[in-house]
Amino acid sequence: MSLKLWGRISSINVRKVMWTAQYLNLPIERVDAGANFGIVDTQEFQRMNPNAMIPVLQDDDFTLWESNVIVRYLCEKYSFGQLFPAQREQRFDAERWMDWQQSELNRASGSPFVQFFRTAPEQRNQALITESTHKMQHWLGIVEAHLAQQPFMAGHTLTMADIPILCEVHRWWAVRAVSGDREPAYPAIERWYAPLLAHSASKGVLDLPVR
Ligand SMILES: N[C@@H](CCC(=O)N[C@@H](CS)C(=O)NCC(=O)O)C(=O)O
Repeated sequence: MSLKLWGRISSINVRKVMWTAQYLNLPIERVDAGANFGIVDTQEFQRMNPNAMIPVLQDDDFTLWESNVIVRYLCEKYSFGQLFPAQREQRFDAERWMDWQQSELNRASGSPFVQFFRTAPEQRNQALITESTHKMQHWLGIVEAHLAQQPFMAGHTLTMADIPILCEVHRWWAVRAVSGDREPAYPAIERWYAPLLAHSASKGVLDLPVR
């Protein structure tokens, strides 16, 4: 097995994959790419991912892009029946939350993140921040209600469904810290989040500042 991941660790999508690999104790080599590291604009890289985006996984001679699919792949290959549910309904329950993270949560959280962390204060679009923050409050309200009913996103144990949402919450907490958005509180999310953040899989991944 030779796992190589292309992508800078500041990317939420790279963090998802690294958290998964570290949780599973998989030896993985990460190569900085994207943003100031470049590489994504080269023909060589675009032969692996024509979108010129990170992350890209190479597992021997198999190449894969799309972060949540990479997480699914690692979980199916190395954690079948645990992080990757063996039972069909639980598996698709997990798949559903992963797709939802990409299509709803990430779309709402991306703009405020870019506004606060990658945009000069005088250039920030307050209307966009306000609108996206309201959307995030709505989506996180759904996660909060869900986690008040059960310990993890797709049942009673940790599955692949938790990982993208964990990384999303990690980034959003950083946005909240700078935006001053204190309400509402999310006690069920906090109860779920704290041990995952403290897990050794977060080392060098979620213990790094959001930037
Ligand atoms: N849907 C893709 C999105 C990938 C994506 O947006 N990657 C960003 C970083 S988070 C990127 O490559 N940005 C360009 C760069 O870093 O140079 C995935 O989940 O993998």
